Amino acid sequence: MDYTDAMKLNRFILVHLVRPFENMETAELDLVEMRSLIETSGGATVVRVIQRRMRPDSATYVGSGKAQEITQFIKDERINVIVINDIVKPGALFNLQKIVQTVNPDIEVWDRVDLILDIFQKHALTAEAKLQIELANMRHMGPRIFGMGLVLSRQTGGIGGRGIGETNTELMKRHWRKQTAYVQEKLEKLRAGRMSQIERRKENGIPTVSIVGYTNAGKSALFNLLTSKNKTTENILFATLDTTSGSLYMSKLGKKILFTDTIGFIQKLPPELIDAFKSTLIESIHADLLLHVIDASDPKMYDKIRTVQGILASLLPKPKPMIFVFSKIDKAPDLNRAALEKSYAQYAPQFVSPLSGEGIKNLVGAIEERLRTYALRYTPGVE
Ligand SMILES: Nc1nc2c(ncn2[C@@H]2O[C@H](COP(=O)(O)OP(=O)(O)O)[C@@H](O)[C@H]2O)c(=O)[nH]1
Ligand SMILES: [Mg+2]
Repeated sequence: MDYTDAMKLNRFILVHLVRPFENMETAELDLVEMRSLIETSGGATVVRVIQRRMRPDSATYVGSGKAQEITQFIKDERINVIVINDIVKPGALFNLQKIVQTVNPDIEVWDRVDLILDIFQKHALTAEAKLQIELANMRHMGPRIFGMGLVLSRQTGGIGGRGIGETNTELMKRHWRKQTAYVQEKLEKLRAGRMSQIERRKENGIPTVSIVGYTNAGKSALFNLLTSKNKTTENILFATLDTTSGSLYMSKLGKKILFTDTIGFIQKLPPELIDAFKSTLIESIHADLLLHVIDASDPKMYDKIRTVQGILASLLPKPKPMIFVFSKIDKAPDLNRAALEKSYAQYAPQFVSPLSGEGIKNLVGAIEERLRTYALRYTPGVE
């Protein structure tokens, strides 16, 4: 299983703190989502560290004992990123990094926001999305930069006294404010031209289908199956590094259809990342048809459906042809299909398991049907 080395994947330690009021089951679900996010960023979770604590350690988040344990893992497992499943104070990240750097000078220490930003960065295609992410990144990194300024000013304190340090931090802040304002201004200008690129894509006549839904819903599994990417299971880690578009020839339509795998919705998305998320998503949802993939085995299924539908509605100027794909049905034997078919009739519910292959044929049929009815009208040469 050493193929990961050759691929230069980031090897992650995932750190999660379980508070007294949190139960282990919720923590497990959280970690499944984090694992999926790490995969989406092109990395692999090599080690999981779960610790029970009242609250994070103020100096290093994990505490000095755990920091030593983590340092050993980094050495043994050749880890290059630590990600903490929380929003962590810059100082704690900095201190933890200093400890673990002794075994790997290039180690990166991330919190949940860093991981999500990394994913957004890798998925942003348009100039607008890239700027939006740059802005989110600057806002996120700002406090860290000022923190660094303070650390530096303390170190040089002997020479110029307090005054110089404060001036440096002030200068940094002013520069940062100017930069963020500049990016924001560029964004405003770009917004006006947002639609043109999407329209251009439509003109080239290849019908597109975008796969949307929560992280861990099974989007990539479905995408891989439909586009025959990733035929062997050992290749699973390649999938996310690859381009996220693939095609399938649809015989009933007599043409190739382009499928796009999207980032996916994330629970507890920090508010400062919402705009960046939307701008990344908006590129892909201008497809001709959306497949909304839903994990049928998820106890929070209905909540998640509502959230996704709400955000899609806020991004789309008008409703878009959509199919609800209830996935992982192999794990949901008690699913009330008749009820779902009834309540979501307008979304032609499908029930599939990319794992067992069940329902895939029907899904392809439904996609062809929907595309024929709605999406292909504008395509030259198709009546
Ligand atoms: N039991 C079962 N697990 C599945 C199925 N499809 C995906 N999974 C698992 O669910 C997890 C998330 O799948 P993935 O496709 O990466 O989700 P994404 O985040 O929506 O792209 C992975 O561990 C998959 O192996 C399925 O049909 N049945
Ligand atoms: Mg995925």
